[in-house]
Amino acid sequence: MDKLEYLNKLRALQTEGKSVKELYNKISSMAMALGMSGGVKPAVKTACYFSMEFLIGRSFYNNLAALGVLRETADILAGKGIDINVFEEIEDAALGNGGLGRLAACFMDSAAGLGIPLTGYGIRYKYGLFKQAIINGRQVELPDDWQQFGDPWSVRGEDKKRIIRFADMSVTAVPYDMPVFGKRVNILRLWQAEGSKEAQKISEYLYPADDTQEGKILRLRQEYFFSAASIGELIETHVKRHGKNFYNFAEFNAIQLNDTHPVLAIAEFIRILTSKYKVAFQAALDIARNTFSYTNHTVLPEALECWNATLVRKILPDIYFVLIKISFKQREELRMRGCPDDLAAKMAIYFSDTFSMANLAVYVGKTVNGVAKLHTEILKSNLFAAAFKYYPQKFCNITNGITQRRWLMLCNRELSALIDGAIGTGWREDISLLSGLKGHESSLAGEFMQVKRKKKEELFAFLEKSEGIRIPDGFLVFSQVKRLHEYKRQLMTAFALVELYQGIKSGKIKNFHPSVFIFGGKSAPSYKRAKSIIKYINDIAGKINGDKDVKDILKVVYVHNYNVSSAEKIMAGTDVSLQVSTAGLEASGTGNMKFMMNGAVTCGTMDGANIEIVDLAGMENNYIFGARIEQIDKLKREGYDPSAVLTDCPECKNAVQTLIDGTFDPTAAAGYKELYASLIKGASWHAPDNYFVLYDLQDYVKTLLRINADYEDGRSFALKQLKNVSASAYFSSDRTIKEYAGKIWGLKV
Ligand code: 26Q
Repeated sequence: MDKLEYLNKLRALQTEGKSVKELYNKISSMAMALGMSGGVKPAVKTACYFSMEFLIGRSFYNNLAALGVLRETADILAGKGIDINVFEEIEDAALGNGGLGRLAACFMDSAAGLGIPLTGYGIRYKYGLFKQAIINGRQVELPDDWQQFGDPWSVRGEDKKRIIRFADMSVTAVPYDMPVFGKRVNILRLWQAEGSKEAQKISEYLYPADDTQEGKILRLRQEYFFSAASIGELIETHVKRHGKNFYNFAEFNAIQLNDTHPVLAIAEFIRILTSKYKVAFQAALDIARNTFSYTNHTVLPEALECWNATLVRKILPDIYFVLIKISFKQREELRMRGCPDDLAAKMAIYFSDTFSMANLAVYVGKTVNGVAKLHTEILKSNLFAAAFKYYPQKFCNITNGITQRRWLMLCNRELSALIDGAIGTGWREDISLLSGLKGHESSLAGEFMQVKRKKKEELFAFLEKSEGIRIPDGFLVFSQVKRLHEYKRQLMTAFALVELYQGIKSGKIKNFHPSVFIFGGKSAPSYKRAKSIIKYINDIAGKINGDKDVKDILKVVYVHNYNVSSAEKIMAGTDVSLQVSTAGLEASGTGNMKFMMNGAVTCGTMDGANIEIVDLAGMENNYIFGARIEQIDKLKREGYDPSAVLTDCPECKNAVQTLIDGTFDPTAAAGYKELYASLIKGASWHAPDNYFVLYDLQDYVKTLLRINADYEDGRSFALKQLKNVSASAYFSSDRTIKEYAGKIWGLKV
């Protein structure tokens, strides 16, 4: 089918009496036929992105845009009395938790957009990330049955099934291929587990609780399941094309491991080469070392995956022996190089009945990369310091990016049109041209202010519909949307809000420009503190929004079920992006980039990609505050007393006291006491206020007030915002994926 045929078919489509779901499936199938008409072009070398998560969001608008038929489809449907926005009721495919999963989706989009051969491999979870309801201020988790609308964008590969063997059962892995459209068609291949009831469970849920023994086994099975299915297929294809000579495997394949979750793929690869094809172990290891590369996405110790070796031996005995062998090999190699025991221990793959997936990935990986400059430096100086000493050439940085197709062109047509008008449409193909905006900001400021106003109106309409809260025109918009985690410090924003509220109410804060603070984000179901923080924010929102003295000046909204689709609206309609993690803990952040590209200034700490954002867009066009990483390190070394901060700062003290003085929780049922204790007393596993919330709080409040005052000069604020847009080209995942292709995968770009 070609474009003309698609459009004719759409014109002829009988739409009357059809439900949104029926239309969605029909039009999507037609678009699939259009997109797949040229098939998937073979490539000499293909990169494979192994990831436990692909946070795709809605495919409908994105795919129609990628196929170049979105506008015409909207027009034709409008002619039939159908608003294309009706398809917003089709829910997102949320096959990921957050940053790492969304990054994988952006990479797939960019590779296809640039014509780079990249195949994604993952799991087709029946239920994606839970849907979040907020009931009485608390998070409630509901199952996310994303396939209830049908799945017209996948093709089941009945003939490409594979059998995956565990010690106690066999599972059928059935691929579902989702094409990714662009300059070339790439495939995202998601494996579904079939067979017995137990077998099916493997692809039922994204990340089942892993704090129980049962949950752990299931997660281990998931990791092996998709890694083994993908590796099995790649090896089989190689043998078909090139015979049983594996020395050239890396000439045709590059495998990127998205964090440690698919690292068992290394062991599976060596297992098949050595046992099925009788390749010598050392040769198989060498081939693996040319094929696999590893990206680290977090420095938090609790996220560094380790597997209990006895468990691995029980469920995956062959893999266990391969892991032991690799570990021996590594020790021998290090001994030969005169590595002292303490350093060798830090790099150990196997120790006290445990396998470290990160150490395995670093040892075998051809490259190890962090996702922002600071993060990579931390990997080299801290997390993997020993390995950096022995394998310095492996380490490289590739700063994250986001796809401008979804995060600018699709979610902000108005800003895109403004850019077209100023520099032409070339930037849509070649994002580096966006820098051409530089120098034009001043003449565009007026028009930009109108665009921002329109996007804010749309956002406010969405908030009113989804949260029942009306925000008047002219409000300044601050947003903090991301997963709920202590290190991201939503609690610090909550305290700042209490201070602002109390200051406005008492008259101490004057001339405050009316502002709204938008929060959104899900907490892991078992993460009690994060859940208390959600409740606290909602309690604060209730109080502030209900206070007639401040309600025209300050508002707070907690967007329930924050996901890719609500993100698209929030990014476009925000003035100030809050990126306030404790310095050294946010590997990169990608929300910060989405906001920037839509013309929000960053109010943030010197952490993750914020550092590169202000480097490129100018300190003077953003708002940086808080302790730098060196200060944080010093405080950690020398000790820090959060109570002293409160003694010195009565406003901070008042804000923090609201956790325990009954302001919000007269029955003491909300878990606030524990939150309070974590700040003041600490806990068995950490020092008091280990994320330095109180340490940075006053600087944060001052910075928010400074932003508020600066906003009074609307034009100069708009200029700052626009300067962020013109400096944002670097944060396109087109740039990022070209770096992976060139520096790691050895693909021509
Ligand atoms: C580990 C062990 C057991 C179970 C689960 C996990 C686990 C699951 C998810 C560990 C980590 C994750 C996700 C990490 C993540 O999303 N990291 C984010 O990655 C983004 C893309 O690189 C960065 O921008 C963010 O800074 C980083 O937090």
